[in-house]
Amino acid sequence: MVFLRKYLEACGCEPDLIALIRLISRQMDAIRKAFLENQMYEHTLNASGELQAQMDTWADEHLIKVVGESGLVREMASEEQEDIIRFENSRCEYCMVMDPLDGSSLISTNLAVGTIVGIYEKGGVLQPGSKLRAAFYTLFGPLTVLVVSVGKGVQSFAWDPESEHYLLLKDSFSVPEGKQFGTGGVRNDWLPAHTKVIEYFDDQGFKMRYSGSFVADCHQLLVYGGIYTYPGSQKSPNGKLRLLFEANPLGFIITQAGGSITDGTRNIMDIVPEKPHQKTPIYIGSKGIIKKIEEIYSHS
Ligand code: AFP
Repeated sequence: MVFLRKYLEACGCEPDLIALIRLISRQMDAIRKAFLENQMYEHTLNASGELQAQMDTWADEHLIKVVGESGLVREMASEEQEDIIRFENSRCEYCMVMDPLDGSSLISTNLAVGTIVGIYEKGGVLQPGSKLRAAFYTLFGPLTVLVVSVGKGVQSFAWDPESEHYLLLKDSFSVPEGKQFGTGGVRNDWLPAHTKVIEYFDDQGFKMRYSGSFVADCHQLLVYGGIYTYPGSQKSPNGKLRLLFEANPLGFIITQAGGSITDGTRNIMDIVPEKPHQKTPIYIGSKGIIKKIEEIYSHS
């Protein structure tokens, strides 16, 4: 059996980076426990549809506290925080971006949600995704799965509650071309280029798969190939998803698995962020499909 720590050591990761990845990925039991407690005891919140907001805040505050106390992170940005957080007393220079609970509106329906994290070696959080030192996500599905890349391909681990370790599931991913797609947004609001992209998928006999949780949909494409997109629209030209907290960490992972990510015209991993909550249209998936999408955009 291969444990997470041993695997990261074998990849040549610095001890502090290993400590940070292990620290965050080990908070998932606490988050799962909070799901249960909120479902059981906060029926009023549940009924009014506020459970997800409550859980977003809980996970955010919990992870910020744990990271702050660790002394491993100098600067941090969270999807749930307006401003960048600085930990002046940190002994490390790592800078971290996170979406503490992606897809949280699915908690009430018990579909898969997860936590997304990106780590820069130093130099602040406003850096292109290509500069990430590591990225990972945990996904709460039938198993709690950790998918990680430290720049040496992509690996997945499953949490074993008995031994309390993450055990290696798969040590190498390569995104298959695949023939399925999921698109966010509302058809009436799509831009003409996106409509053409979807028509192309329909013509090619692609199958529709969309859960409403970016992290779960990306995990699906890591395994089965195809594409996830949340496009820009007439009302929101930059779409819905955040460059720092969603696009970059998942873009890093999918790129490491041989896939690609674009906003339609350029590789998202090269975008220099101007502000923490910057949004971007997203097409993420297997290389051939992304190439085709950029081609469709260039003729639109
Ligand atoms: P929540 O975390 O607020 O549920 O948002 C999830 C998300 O950012 C992303 O994970 C989904 O792919 C996307 O929004 C779903 O958006 P739609 O509900 O508009 O399809």
